[in-house]
Amino acid sequence: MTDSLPRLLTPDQVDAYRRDGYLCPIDGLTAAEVAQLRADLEAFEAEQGRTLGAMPRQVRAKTHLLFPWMADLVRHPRILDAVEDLIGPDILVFHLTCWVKEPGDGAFVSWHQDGTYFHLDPAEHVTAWIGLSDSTPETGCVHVLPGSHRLGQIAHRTEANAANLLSNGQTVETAIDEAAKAPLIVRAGQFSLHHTYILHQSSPNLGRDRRIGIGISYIPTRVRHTGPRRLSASLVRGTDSFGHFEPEHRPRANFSVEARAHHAAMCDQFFGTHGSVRSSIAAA
Ligand SMILES: O=C(O)CCC(=O)C(=O)O
Repeated sequence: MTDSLPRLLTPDQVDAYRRDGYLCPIDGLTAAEVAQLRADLEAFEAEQGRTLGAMPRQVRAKTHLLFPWMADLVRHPRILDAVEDLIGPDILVFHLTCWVKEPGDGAFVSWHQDGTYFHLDPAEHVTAWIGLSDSTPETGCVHVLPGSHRLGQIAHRTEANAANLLSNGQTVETAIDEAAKAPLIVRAGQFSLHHTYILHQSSPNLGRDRRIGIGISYIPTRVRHTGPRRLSASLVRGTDSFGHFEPEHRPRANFSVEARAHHAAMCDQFFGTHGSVRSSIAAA
């Protein structure tokens, strides 16, 4: 948090984030912007003849390195203004995941903390989750356990389950009081913010529309990765006087050969470190 004037969030919202570990909903994209993004994503799916969820997992990760429209989303001024109010003006995108659930496909996300495999110090990572469609309890929205970020990092186990959208199937060991969970309801174009240690999960989509969310992991440039390899990140606001991460390149054209090669290299570094599924996107 900076000492300068807030850019988008009120002081009460910043206090609520510190206390509860999340904020939701925040108005982000205009109706026209969100319709265009969804159209861009669905045009790519139509070209490939399959949904994003049916493509190799790696296409759903760091997708801002594959498409200019996704590179623009991670730099959207309203999202960055809210993030800046929480972590300051020098901002990197450390990671990005597209979370897609088709109606009735059974996809879910187990209870976890994002920080579990990120190895970031200090733990100032915040996720902005942007809805490209309505995300409600019916369509399988994210639920959080308010205040649980104050527990710090807690132990997880890995549980293989093909329907779990988490590649490691990481699941927190601690018993969860389901009655205390809060839904992060976002309408298309809105977003939520959650802390790297907040416990959260989501259930299958029982609605009629697809549930499409883009989770963007932002960190201040002062944060280090403490794992064994040097990872990459994209500077999206301010300056990076630390150089803790290898700079990523913005894609110039949709899914170009050049963008795919860079994306594959950056994903290999990321997933190699995190021990997740490696998959080539050559077939995508
Ligand atoms: O979109 C979901 O269902 C899960 C999202 C999530 O786990 C995250 O953004 O960290």
